[in-house]
Amino acid sequence: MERTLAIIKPDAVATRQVGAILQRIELAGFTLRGIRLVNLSRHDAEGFYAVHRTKPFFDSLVTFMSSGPAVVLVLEAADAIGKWRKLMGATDPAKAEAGSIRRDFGSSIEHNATHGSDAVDTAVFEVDYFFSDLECGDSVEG
Ligand code: FUP
Repeated sequence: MERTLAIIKPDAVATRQVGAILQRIELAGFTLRGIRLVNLSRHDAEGFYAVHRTKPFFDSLVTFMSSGPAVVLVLEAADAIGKWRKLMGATDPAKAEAGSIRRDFGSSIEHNATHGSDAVDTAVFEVDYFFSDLECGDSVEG
């Protein structure tokens, strides 16, 4: 089993699409290992997206991600990283596959409703950024 970090971004929380997105996640067969509402500071968002700090969209992305509450999730499944990225669709909702979450709930390349880790090492960094082992059940012995 693999784990990935998912975020329901501030645009989707503000437009009350959390329930609809969680329903798609559960119907797709993911096991929920962590879930929390967070209000990221600019500093929090900058740290999370540090790999993008040299990109032209970085400042705007950080402003958006710290503009209101977001929901952070740990999803578990076989090939969870690839499976969640496929369910989300392409980064730009206009280019995302029909029926994908970003196509159905996103409104621009920045306001694209959800985030997902893109590799095993980034998934470890991103899950640890928001969740303790205790919250995800990893501290249970046996
Ligand atoms: P993804 O892995 O699909 O989330 O996409 P990236 O890692 O390339 O980008 C991270 C986030 O930066 C995207 F979710 C939205 C934002 N972004 C922009 O705002 N403009 C761009 O041109 C590219 C990405």
